[in-house]
Parts: sequence; structure tokens; C-alpha cells
Amino acid sequence: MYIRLITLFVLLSQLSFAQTPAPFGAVPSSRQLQWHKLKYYAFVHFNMNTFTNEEWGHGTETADMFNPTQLDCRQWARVAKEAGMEGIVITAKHHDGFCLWPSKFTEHSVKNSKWRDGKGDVLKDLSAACKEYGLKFGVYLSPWDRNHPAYGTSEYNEIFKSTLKEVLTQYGNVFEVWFDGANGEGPNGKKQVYDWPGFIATVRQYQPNAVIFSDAGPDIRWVGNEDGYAGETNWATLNRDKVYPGYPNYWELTPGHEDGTHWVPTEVNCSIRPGWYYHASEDNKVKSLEHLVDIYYSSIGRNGNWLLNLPVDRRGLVHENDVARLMELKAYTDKASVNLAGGKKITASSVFSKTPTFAASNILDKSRDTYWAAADGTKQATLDINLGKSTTLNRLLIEEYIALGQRVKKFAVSAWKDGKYQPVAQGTTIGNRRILRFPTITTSKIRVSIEESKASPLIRHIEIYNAPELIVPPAISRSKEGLVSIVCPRTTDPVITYTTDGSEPTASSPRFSQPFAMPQVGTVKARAFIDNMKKASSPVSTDFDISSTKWTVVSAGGSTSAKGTDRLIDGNPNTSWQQRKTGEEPVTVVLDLGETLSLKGFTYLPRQDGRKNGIVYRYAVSVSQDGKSWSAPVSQGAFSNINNNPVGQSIRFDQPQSARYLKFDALETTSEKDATVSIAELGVLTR
Ligand code: FUL
Repeated sequence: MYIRLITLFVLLSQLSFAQTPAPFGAVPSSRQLQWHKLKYYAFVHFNMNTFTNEEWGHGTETADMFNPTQLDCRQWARVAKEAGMEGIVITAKHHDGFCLWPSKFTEHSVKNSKWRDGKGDVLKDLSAACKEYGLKFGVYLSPWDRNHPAYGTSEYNEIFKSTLKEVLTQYGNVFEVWFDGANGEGPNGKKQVYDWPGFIATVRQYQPNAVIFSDAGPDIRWVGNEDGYAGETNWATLNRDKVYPGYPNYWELTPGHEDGTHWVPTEVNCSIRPGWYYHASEDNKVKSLEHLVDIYYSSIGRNGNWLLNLPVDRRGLVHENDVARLMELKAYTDKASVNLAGGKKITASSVFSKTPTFAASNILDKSRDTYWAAADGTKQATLDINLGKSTTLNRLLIEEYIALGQRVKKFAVSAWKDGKYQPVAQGTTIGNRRILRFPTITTSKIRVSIEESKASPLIRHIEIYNAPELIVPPAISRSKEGLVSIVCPRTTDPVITYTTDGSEPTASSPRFSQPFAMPQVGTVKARAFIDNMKKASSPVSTDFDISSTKWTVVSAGGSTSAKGTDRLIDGNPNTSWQQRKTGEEPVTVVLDLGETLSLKGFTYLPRQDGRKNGIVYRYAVSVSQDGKSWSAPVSQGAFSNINNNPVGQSIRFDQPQSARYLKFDALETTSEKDATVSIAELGVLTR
């Protein structure tokens, strides 16, 4: 009797186990699951730097410099909504310490500006606008504060918590708190030891539903770059206890840690322009539609949410050029996500417990709460989708049921052709959402094969699309000889048209056939056409200063015959010159410009190959008439945020300098341990 009871108990417990698949590994919290329902929302960088033309302010600015003329947060919200975005995260306080709301805990805030006679409050306006437009409201707060007198002391941690409390208790629901990992010196030259557990506890206390972003989460993590690209392999799991804000092995954040102890998925942040803040000089550098679409598939399509930055301008508005591009992107993604698989027939190689609850049909229904589960213990499976008729397609979206953990390591898509399934595309991880892009095919049946999974696969949803193909815009470059080339390597037989008078290129503009001379200052705009000039890429535009035709490198790294110095001025962003740095001595490059020029500033392009070694942080520039007697530095300082966002730097001198020689001293690189200096290009500004 006793034995029989035990057997019955064991059977019953197996039955109840068998009714739902067991969770695997780290799983998301309910606040993370809510966040996973989002995909695309705006970052807004708007603060003191907007008015000082900086990326990292110094904290020495006066409150009066903040003075938007037409600030309208409702315009931001309207644009975000029309662009299909789901929320806005605002830089409430950046590294210079200026607060966009009248904080009690600093004098450096809107309360002491002339803007609205010190009565304005950007957070109040924005949170109300978000509410009106049905958007979520989030805040970026930099713990690094270059202004606050208490920064660098333990008192500052208490002040920062009080500051957080102000932001989190006065403006309604906050869906996300974005903590920046940058940590430099404050006004007294000291760095702060942050009380992260205290900061996190403060957010949990006042906004328990908000997700917290940092390099280390705890809820969502940085993706390891500011370019907009998540890893093709992207685990939502992370060994969180090993990572901290400012984590030096940032590259681990891109793929995450397979088998990581905690669920900390990626949020992919990038800017619609080269910089995070508004600079009028970047009005023509809004990313092309094709670039943004590529980022869309590389963020939203690679298990991330996309935080796209809009640098609000000095008026206090999202600039017209950015608005136009956002709407083009919305129109494109709408067309590119018309589902061709909804409600079609699907069969699976196995089903968990053979119950209809976990049937494959759950994958093609509208609900994201139902899912298909493979038979317990199965790590491979196939899903066959019958589209019912010959269908043209080139994208496949697939989602795991992540509430029970991330499982799939490798999968493939094949299409029925000539009596068998033929390979079309493959991927590694899936997670919350993965979109595969492949060349356009026409077929009536698609097979998704889960080839490797850490536990029995659970798939929640699949969609199939036929996205319009975009034409990659041309790339414009200029050689040392001052010859401009325009190429379009990824498009077959394009016709490229261009202009040099600032006008927009059209089908009837001059056609590019061979490099042309532009040794002096000028702007080249170009466009690629295909299909008998019927389809066009977006236009692209490049501003050139004078070319390096007459220049020579007099010395580099202390030597007059150092190797590879031609790379410093060859006009090719993809080559760089490297030099080992010994001790405290700067690495110096001297250029002879071949003639006396009125120099307004200089440019430095860091290496563009994605590696970080040798990126110059602190610099000094001097000039000379004869290459022997040198001025005191006409410019010295640090390139803001250059490590995370290694774009070209243009630094203006306070006064124009008449000179023939220019000396660039690389004083320090972005990594303290680094013994190498690397320079892709050096140049001058003459206009
Ligand atoms: C970085 C900051 O240093 C940049 O200025 C910018 O705010 C970016 C989003 O995060 O860490």
C-alpha cells in the first residue's frame, strides 16, 4: 500500500512537471518582460552642451548659457510618436552637472538661467508631453558631475541620491533610468567612488517598475558600442557580478555571456548624427535612410531594443532634417514588416507532451503569450510553414518564449525549391527577437530548423516579410592629390550623379565616370541610381577643406624617417599610423603645409577599424612659420567621448593662425595602460 502511494505520488508529480516546460538558466523579471515588449524609442541629448557646441561640458559654464528660444517638448513627442517610437529618454543631467529641472541640490540648473526667468522645467514639460502622446518617459542622469563642489567626497553620493529622488518623484511614471558609466574628475580634481547599490535602491524605492541601464544593468545593459550594432550572437544573459559601470572589457557586453548568471539584455544606443549633442555643422550629416535601416536590423533585429538619439537644437526643437529622415525610416519599416505568414499552416517535428497548448500553430497566431514547445529533452527541431501559394520574401522574424529563458544557439532557414528544401539563411542566437535578412526568393514553403539549443526550444512567434530593397548610397573620398572619387561597391551597375555647387543631385546632374580634381575647399553631393534611373539612393554629402596635396610629414614620433607616415595625410580613413609611446613624452607629428595659410583649426580622425588602442584623448597643437620656432599651444584639451564614439574631431582655434607648419602632440590616449598612439588622419580647417 505504502509503495503504491509513493508510485502514485511520483507519477502525479511527473505529470504536473510535464504540463509546462521548465525554465532554463537565468530568466527575466516581470519589469524586464515589460521592457522586452518595447523595441524603439528616442534618446534626446539636450542640455548645456547644445548651447556651447560641446559633447562633454566642463562644468564651468554659466547657467545663463542655457537659453532655448522656442523650446517645445510637444514637438519632440509628436515627432517621436509619428516616427513610431514608444518613449523618450532625456539627458536630465549630463557630465557638466547642469540640471534641466530646478533642483534643490545644485545651483547649476535651469532655476538660475534666464530661460523663462528661471521658472522653466524641461522635465515637467516633457513628462506632460509624453503623457499627452501616449509615450513612456525616461531619464538619463550622469553620476559624473564636473560642476558640483561636493563631487569626489562621500557627501556627493547622498546628494546624487537626493537628486535622483527629485527626478523620480515629481514627474509621474518613469520607465527607464539610464546611468552613464563615464567617471572623470570633478572640480577639485578628484574622482568619485560611486555608491551604486545606493543609487539602485533609490530607483527601486521610488520607481519600482523602471528598468535601470548601465554597463552592468542591473536590468538592461550597454551593447559595447555607440554605433547601433548588437552582436549577431547576443545572449540576454550576463555574469553580472563580474561587470560594473566603466567595465574595461566592454567587448564582452556585445555577445553577453552564454550561461551568464543573470538576465541583463541589451539596449542599443546610437545617434542619428555623428555627435550626441546638436552641432549646426552636422546638419548635413544625418545618417542616411540605408544606414538607419541597417541599424534597425542590427539592433531590433538582433535581440535588442533601439534607443535612437535625436540631438534637439538650440531653438529647442528636433531639427527638420532629422524629422524628415525619421519619417522616411517609418515609411520604410512599415512597408518592410507586412506579415506574409500570419495564420498560415505550420507543423513541428515534435510537440511538448503532445498537448495542443504548445502546438506549432501558436507561432503564427497573433498572440505573443502563446508558444510552441518542442518535446521535452529535444534540442533540435524543424518547423515547416506552408504559405499556401508562391510568395516572394526576404526577411524572417523569429522570437523565443523568453519568460522561460534563452535557449537557441544555432538555427537555419531553408525554402522549398525544385522538390526539396534549399538553404536560405542561418543565425546563431534568437532571444526576444531576431530578424534574418536574405536575398529575395519566391517559394511556397519555408522551413526553420533549430540546429542547436541549450534546452528544448520554445518559439513564440514567426513572421515573414518582403522588404523593399534599398540602394546603398555612394561613398565619397578624396586622395592626397586632391582627386575626388565616388564609389558604390555594393550596388550592381549604378549610375552615380553628383554636384559641387551645394544643390541636391538629381537624375540629370553630371554623371560620375572618373575622379575629378577638387584640391581646395568644396562640398560634393552624390546619389546612385539603378533601373534606368527609376530608383535612387538617398543623397550623400561630404565637405572638404583644402587637400593635403602640398603637404609633407616633417617628422613623426621624433623621427624624420618613421615608417608609414604617408598614412597620416593620405585622405584614406581606413589606414592609420601607429607609434609606441615611451613614458610621459608626447608622440609628436609635424606637418609642413607647403604654403602659409590662415588656419582656423585642425582635425583628427581616430582609427576607424573598431579597435581602441592608441585613440588620442589629450592633445596640444602649436603652429610655426618656419618649422623651427613654435607658438605656445594654440589649442589644447581632450577629445570628448572619443573612446566610445570614435568619429572625426574638428577643433577650432580661438583666433585664426597664419602658419605654414603645424605640430600635433598626442599627450595621452583613452586607455591608461596604452603605450601606442594611432592616427588615421590629421588635417586643418581653413574656413
Ligand atoms: C556616453 C557619454 O559620455 C556621452 O556623452 C553620451 O551621453 C553617451 C550616450 O553616453 O557614455
